[in-house]
Amino acid sequence: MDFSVEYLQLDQLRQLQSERLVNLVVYLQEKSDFYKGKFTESGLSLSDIRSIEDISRLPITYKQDLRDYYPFGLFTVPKNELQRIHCSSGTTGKPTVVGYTKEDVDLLSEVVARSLHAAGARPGMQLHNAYGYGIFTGGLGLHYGAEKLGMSVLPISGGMTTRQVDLIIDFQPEVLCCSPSYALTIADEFSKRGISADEISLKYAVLGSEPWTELIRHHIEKKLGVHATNIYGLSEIIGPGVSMEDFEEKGGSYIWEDHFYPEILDPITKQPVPFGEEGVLVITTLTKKAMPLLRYWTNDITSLYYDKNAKRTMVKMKPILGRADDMLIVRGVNIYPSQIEEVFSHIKGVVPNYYLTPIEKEQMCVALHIDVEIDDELVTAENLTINSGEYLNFTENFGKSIENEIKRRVGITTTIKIHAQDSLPKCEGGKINRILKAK
Ligand code: DLL
Repeated sequence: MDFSVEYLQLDQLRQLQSERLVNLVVYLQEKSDFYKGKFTESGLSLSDIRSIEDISRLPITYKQDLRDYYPFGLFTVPKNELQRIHCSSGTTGKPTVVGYTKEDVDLLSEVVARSLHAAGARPGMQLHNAYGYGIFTGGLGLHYGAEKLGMSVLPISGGMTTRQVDLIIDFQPEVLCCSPSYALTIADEFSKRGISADEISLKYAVLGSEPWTELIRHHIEKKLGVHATNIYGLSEIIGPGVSMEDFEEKGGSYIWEDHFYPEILDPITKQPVPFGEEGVLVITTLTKKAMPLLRYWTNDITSLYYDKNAKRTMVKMKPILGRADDMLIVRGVNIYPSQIEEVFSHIKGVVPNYYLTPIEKEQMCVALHIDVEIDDELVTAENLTINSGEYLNFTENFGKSIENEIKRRVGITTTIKIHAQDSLPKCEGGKINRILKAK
């Protein structure tokens, strides 16, 4: 595979993006009733778009537009030119549907292959693909990308953790991919069997589809003996492989901006924020054929930056803080679950298995109840045994110290309940939902 585009000089990259944007607008004017209508509505003429700098003149596209034109209204090719159909993984309302031509499937394979390569995977390695296969883009997306890179794939999909671990032991794959919360479940199963990191064949874990923090990375890397890197994407744009962390750099992910042009907009004013500031990630698909999208409002909160130690020229994004939908407002303070997880990383002994339950009074969230596990070793270290009065005393004090730390760092009131390790439900495959409804 040729990776040279990832190293283009910035002016060459802008040139490429500009050409692609101009072509895209012409294509949409011709093929998309939806966008043709939007252009007319806003008085935009094709000659207004001459370079990538003009992107902010284009209309924003929202998930609601996809719902309004369900199922195929935003497609720009006839049905007989499609090669694949996927849907978003949303659990409420109608799914959002995305179509792929053969070229689009090739694009998905290319960006995932590039992502796997950045994650450390190389041709000839074996991928244990525990992403769900089906209408979710994770399983097939990683599968096609791995094959494109020249890897072999075990298409195991999610679930049945004991079998996953049996097959990792027997087949000795170098690369694992799944959601970070499921990687934790797999790692726990290895620990339960007394198998240490240096006895596991895995070297790289390519994890995404949900927000995660350094706390989870630390646990997975320690228990599985891998480089764990972050893969981001969404069905509407392509699936996995919109952005990817490099295994030697970490900390943020390159956006494959030769295909997916990013902007960060203010969630309220919908205007671009100054470079480097946080806001909603909005993406334009520069090269897609069956369902190109202009300035798609991902609803994911992040910021862009250039890393001075970066190997590639492309812009990086910080880990997603959360979806704007998942934001909780606790007595007026906006908070994402990942911020709580981040606080845990400062407290020794917390295991990243936790659930948040908003406590409401008069339809207002006034506090968060948090169930969280602590490391068995901490209990042993303190010479405490579960169920003894001493343990209860210890957990109460430990809980109080977490409550204080959260108050100090994010400014909200919480009530913490400490649980023994492995006692809360684990991720059984796929995305985890850490926010529970109050009973
Ligand atoms: O989750 C595509 C994917 C598959 C990405 C496998 C990575 C790996 P959807 O089901 O459409 O697509 O969900 C997209 O998931 O808007 C984010 O809110 C969230 N998400 C995806 N990757 C990450 C990540 C796939 N690395 C939605 N970090 C997105 C945080 C993520 N959130």
